[in-house]
Amino acid sequence: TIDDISLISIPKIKEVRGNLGVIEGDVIPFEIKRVYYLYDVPSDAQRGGHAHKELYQFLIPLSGSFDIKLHDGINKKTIHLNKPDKGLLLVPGIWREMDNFSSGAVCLVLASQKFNEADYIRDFKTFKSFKR
Ligand code: T46
Repeated sequence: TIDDISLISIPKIKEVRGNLGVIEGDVIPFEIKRVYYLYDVPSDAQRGGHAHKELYQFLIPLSGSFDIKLHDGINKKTIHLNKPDKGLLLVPGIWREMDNFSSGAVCLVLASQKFNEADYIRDFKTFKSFKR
């Protein structure tokens, strides 16, 4: 459910030379099988608009900011991602819509599985019945 969705602090090495964030060990609860990123997203664009059946994802706003609207079939909430040391853990079965990307925003995604279109639910009605 939506209560399983939380921002996770990414450990960092802070120096006068700048910060270094590291993800290893048990920072995220899955093995990373794929890495991809969203960039050059127009400010009026929408991404997402789907749920995943089994995929775990960890989203990091490496640069800039955006909003993510989450729906678990019953409850919904919106989270503003704008700190490169705070990532969002998305568990399976969550509908998400992303918008309000700032200029220069980059969203890094660490994922638990390789790309598989069959893992997507791209229709909200189908998502609602999947959750029932
Ligand atoms: C998500 C949000 C946060 C691939 O061929 N390989 C890939 O690894 C990915 C991620 C996408 N694609 C293709 C599939 C589509 O034809 O790229 C196109 C756009 O993918 P998608 O509709 O998934 O794009 P977003 O930005 O709406 O969603 C992406 C992730 O795919 C998705 O899992 O949760 O970012």
